[in-house]
Amino acid sequence: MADAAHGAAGPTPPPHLALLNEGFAALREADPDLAALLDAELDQQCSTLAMVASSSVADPSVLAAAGAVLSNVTAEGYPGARYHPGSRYFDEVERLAVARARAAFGAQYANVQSHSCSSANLSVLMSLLPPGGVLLGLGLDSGGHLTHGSAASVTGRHFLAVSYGLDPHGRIDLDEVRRLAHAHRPGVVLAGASAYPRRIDFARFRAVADEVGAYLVADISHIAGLVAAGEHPSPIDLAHVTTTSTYKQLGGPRGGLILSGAEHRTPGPDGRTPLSDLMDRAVFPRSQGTPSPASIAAKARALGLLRTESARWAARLIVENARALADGLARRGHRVLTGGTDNHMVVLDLRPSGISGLVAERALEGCGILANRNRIPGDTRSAQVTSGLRLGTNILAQRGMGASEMGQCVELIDAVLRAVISVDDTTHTLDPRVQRAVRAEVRELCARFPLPGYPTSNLPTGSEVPL
Ligand code: DSN
Repeated sequence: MADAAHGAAGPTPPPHLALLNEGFAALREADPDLAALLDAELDQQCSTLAMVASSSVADPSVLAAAGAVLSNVTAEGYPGARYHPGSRYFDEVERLAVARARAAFGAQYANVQSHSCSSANLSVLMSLLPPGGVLLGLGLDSGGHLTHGSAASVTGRHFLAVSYGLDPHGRIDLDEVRRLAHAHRPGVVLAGASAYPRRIDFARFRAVADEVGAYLVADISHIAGLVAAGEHPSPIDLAHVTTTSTYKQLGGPRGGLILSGAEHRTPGPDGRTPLSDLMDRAVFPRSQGTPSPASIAAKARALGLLRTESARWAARLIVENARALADGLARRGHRVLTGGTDNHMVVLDLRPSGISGLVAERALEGCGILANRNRIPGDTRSAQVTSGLRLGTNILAQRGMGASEMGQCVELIDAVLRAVISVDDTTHTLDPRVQRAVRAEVRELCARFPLPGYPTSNLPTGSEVPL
């Protein structure tokens, strides 16, 4: 049998590998424009310092699973209870993803079908709150997420959203959470953030939720990798339901998870249906049709990787690097919100420098450093422009960079932010010598610390290819 796999031209690759190889070859041949864009994207990822706090890099095996033939399977429902035939293998894949999600987070219940954490949040909120029900979440300008009740999101229109904010030190104001909870009697208290560099005290949130008889929902999208590795306290047994995206810090595909721990059999608002059953129904059939089987395979792979020693090591490094970055930037005179960080994120208030978040983002991007503009508390600029900059260390740690490289990153960021000249809030100039020097150093750093399992950029170090 072994010989059957060896033809005259050498060993035959396993069928899935052959299929994907063939697919890429056909793409190059039949659609060179698209293939060139994908190659350019790969090169950009390999040769830039991605410090977008809501991103991590997927292991090549995760990408392979996401491109698997499971994309061809249509199968509504859950394993063993589908509405379409032919889902025997997909059922096993989904069971594997559920088991790994539960193991990674110490959860009793997991649903792996949500197409994103935004859709997971919508499913959860619509199952726990009636239309017009009161939702208490962190305000967008204080670092909250759109789906936590922002007026720009359906969650701010469909529900009566009340926002809590930060105290004068920039920490979540739990006294205000309590006061608002008693004043508005929310059905759901949401604990979670998109731009908040400090620990979230889920136990205190739970105490407030209990005082007013609310469900506590924790959205750990940004910190899920730290939670899984024990680098941030876990809400799994404190919150009634926990949601997360799978790409922000889990190195997974685009997608979401719904998890529950000690409360998974607690009744929902009807007083009967256990939360786990309610959540399954909330996803399918209430808010989604067919799941994305290949994404679920990729989730299974990424969740499996979370339990490795290298994932735990990366999580520790993420936090150490963020601290080093915050300290270094503060020492160079930049205003770091809350004075530091407990997680992967550093948020800068750019107002003392007079440059907008948009100008800072664009100037850095021109040098190969990717970090996004962010509104900050008291911001008078629009969400498109902003006065803040959010940096994250997930991918730097995945590359294996440590304290010394964080010192280098601080120097590079500082050099750009000092040299950039704002024409107005949206346009800038930057001395080309600074841009060239920083870009070259970024390329050198990226070549020395390649993305794990990815090729190094094939462009020469110091190349002037515009971003
Ligand atoms: N929620 C957005 C962010 O935090 O950047 C992207 O998923």
